Amino acid sequence: MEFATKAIHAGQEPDHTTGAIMTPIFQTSTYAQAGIGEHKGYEYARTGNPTRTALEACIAALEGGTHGLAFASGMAAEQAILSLLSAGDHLIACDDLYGGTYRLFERIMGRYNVQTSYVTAGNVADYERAIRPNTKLIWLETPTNPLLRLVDIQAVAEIAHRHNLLVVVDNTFSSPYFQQPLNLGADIVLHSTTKYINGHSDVVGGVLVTHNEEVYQSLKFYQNAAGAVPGPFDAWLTLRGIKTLAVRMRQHEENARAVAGYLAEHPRVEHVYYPGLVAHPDHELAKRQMSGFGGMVSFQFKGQMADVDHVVRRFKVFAFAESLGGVESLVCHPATMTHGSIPRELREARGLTDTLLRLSIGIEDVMDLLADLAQALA
Ligand code: P1T
Repeated sequence: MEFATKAIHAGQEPDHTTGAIMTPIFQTSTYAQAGIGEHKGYEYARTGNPTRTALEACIAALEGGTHGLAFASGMAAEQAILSLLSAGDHLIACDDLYGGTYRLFERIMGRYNVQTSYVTAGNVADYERAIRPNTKLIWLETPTNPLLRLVDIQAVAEIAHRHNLLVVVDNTFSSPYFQQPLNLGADIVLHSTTKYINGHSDVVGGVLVTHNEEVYQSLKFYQNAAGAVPGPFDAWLTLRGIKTLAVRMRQHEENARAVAGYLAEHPRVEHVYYPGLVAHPDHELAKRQMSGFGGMVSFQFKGQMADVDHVVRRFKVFAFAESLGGVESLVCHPATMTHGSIPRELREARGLTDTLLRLSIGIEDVMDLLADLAQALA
């Protein structure tokens, strides 16, 4: 089955009792059992819910994995991965990544004596140099949030597996439509389904996919034991959003290419970050690793922080907001919003300055997006 077909059908048989085409919202916390140990596969809804099962099966199919696990947020999914580690373990992460992920590593995992080393996202050799005797996993975001650098998944996975390390790829920015990390050697794929997967900015959620049975059993155990699961209505909304993932991603990308090209020529723009631009340092890797360049575009504005504030207040179609991946266009100021939890010196050393703006390009008519950018930047 091809991607767009799987997005609509995988894990979603018509309901056995009524024939309902849409997977029902099983709004229940528990299930009647016939006798001791005799049930229909569901006992208690933290452990399992058929609406959630459909979502997990669908996303697993889209990522080319054997198992999916849904969580109450992207961060809850991240915490589940970190439960594979023990006190004293070490992980390696790319240095450009979602601010909340950095906060989880530093402010929560650090307290449990799990240390993280950060390496320049695109420098493959640096990942090997950072390996210690107690390293257990390598955590990648590609493209990265918010600077849109790429990591060569295959090359890092090859290094990791030589050292018996797991490779996690946060595939939130790309979506499985443009990139399937498991096929490139990753062991676990992570999504904030809040973003492209759901696509309509009305649910917070997360998901993990793997094809490693042992890893799956550990994650599944943690999902039930810790309990940060999505409710059935959120699972259902996300499943409904996924049905249009293929068409949405094509339009996000078409619009993003036009916006990136427009900004690259704009006199008030210092620099544009978009892997689809030939001038992007990872453009060739993007062509090899992804089947499209995605819908996220960041740029450095020529001016001061006060000018940036002025610009974000002027947008009429773009909304000034955190998050990304919805059908509507958003503009975000990473330094004070999504990446505010990274200390300033560290942020700026990584290139995340006060004049950086990040655009999540929606699927509105692109002429309206270009006109809005033109008037806001004027
Ligand atoms: O927000 P939540 O669903 O918990 O997902 C966290 C998360 C994980 N990974 C990446 C790459 C992310 O971008 C996020 C959340 N990011 C934003 C809210 C943002 O605006 O960047």
